[in-house]
Amino acid sequence: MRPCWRATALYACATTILVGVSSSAAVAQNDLLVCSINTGTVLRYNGQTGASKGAFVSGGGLSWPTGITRGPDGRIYVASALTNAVNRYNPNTGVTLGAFASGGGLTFPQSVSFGPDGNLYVGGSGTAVYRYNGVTGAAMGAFTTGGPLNGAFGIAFGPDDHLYISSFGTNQILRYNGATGVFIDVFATDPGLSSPYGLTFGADGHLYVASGSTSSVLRFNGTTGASMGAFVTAGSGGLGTPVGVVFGPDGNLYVSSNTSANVLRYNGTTGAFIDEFVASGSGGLTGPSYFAFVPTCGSGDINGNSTTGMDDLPGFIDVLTDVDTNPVHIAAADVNCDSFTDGRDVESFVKLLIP
Ligand SMILES: [Ca+2]
Ligand SMILES: [Ca+2]
Repeated sequence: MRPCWRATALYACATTILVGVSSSAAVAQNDLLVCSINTGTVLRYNGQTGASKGAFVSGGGLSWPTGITRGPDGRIYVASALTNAVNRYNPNTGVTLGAFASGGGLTFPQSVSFGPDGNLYVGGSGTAVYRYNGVTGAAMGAFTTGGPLNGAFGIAFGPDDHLYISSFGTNQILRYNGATGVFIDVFATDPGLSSPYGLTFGADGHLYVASGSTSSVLRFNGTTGASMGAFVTAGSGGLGTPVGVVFGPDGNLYVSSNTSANVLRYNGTTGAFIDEFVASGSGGLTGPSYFAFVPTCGSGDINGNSTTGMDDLPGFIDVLTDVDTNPVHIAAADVNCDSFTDGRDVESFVKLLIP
């Protein structure tokens, strides 16, 4: 057997060792990543219980974090409003990979979404949504043209692949052609829609929008845009200035409540308040904005010394060969975030060692 202590030989070596390793089934787990504006951090919570798991990102050029999404490459993208950039992070460790997208006219980014074409779309305080190459981050300029857009504080591609935008300054939901960026129409309005932030389409095809100034979540027919009224009524469960709205893995609606510093959960069918999912101030949460459910990733730090490196290789091999059956170590070795710890984690583990 070739020695494993040379990094350049690591992949071939580990692959040799681990061929034929059987996979062990596991239930998919999720983490909840929440942008905490006032502390300039992204905090991590157990996606099933809401319990704090500490900071995911702290420092590293992040200032006034708002929009957050998981990219097609599995990495985490976060809008850093006060640095006019979208930063990229290692999903396992939270280590910064630097500013991914910036320039091209973008100011005060608030909302981020990867489009059907794989490129990154970013809305901010301006009058357009900007597009960036989804692989390189290169600026592609303003994507949207026309319409009354003033502050794209929430963006979402619909089931029809068109782009729906919360126009913060005009209290409207605007629709743009998802391929060309040309303005289509004012898709939805409601007297109760004021300072709209995040928006999302539900499994029922309808559109749910956080109405910041009325502290409610409104629902609109996803096809016609007709208002269906408040889905989450004003102040329900203590809701104050909602920003992010996301349907969770359990089918319920999660809403970040900015003024009460928590994340609240509502019945995904009725809108009735269920519980305070992330407790107020938990993990240091202050001024929560956007958030995302992401697959739970192992850190690769098998020996638990808070860094992932060559020192973890023996432990990683022990786990994959069933020499080590400690559940904590097994979870840490699931570095490709698929809820299985097996040979498919080798490539991702090596990438953690050789950036
Ligand atoms: Ca380690
Ligand atoms: Ca895995």
